[in-house]
Amino acid sequence: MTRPSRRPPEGGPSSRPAATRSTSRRRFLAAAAALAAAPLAGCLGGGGDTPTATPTATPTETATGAQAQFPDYDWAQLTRADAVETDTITMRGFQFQPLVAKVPTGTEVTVTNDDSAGHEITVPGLDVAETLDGGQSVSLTAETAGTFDYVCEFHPPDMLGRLIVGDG
Ligand SMILES: [Cu+2]
Repeated sequence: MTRPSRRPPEGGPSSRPAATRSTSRRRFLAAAAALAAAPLAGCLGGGGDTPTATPTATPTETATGAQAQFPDYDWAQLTRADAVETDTITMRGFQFQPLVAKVPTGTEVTVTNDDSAGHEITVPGLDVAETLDGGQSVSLTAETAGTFDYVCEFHPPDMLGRLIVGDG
């Protein structure tokens, strides 16, 4: 929550969403945060040094940012999937089910690994990166509306998903 953000892509005066975790392993978090912050580096120099080109709105918290961060995934799957209103996401058969989940703002979403194999979930827009052994769960809560794409970093290109919060 320390990374400064300019403003949400549209609507909503609130700041970026928060996530809570019921497990504590965060081995991918540092890398994910660093990558996500990279596009901001030039315009947040702190002293107005380097005026960089075209200070357009920052897309770092959008689904597009996640897709840019993980280009090896088959993101086109998302365009073929219907959103399912549920606060329960399951890792099963090396896929996230449903592929696209939709919840009201502030909903606690539980992600459970139903496989015996280990999985992982990295949600750049929520600063979440958790490893889940078989049977483990993690809870995420997005306090502001948005569309949050995520991956299991262990299993590209297919193990990805999208969480739509509020109006997305
Ligand atoms: Cu996986």
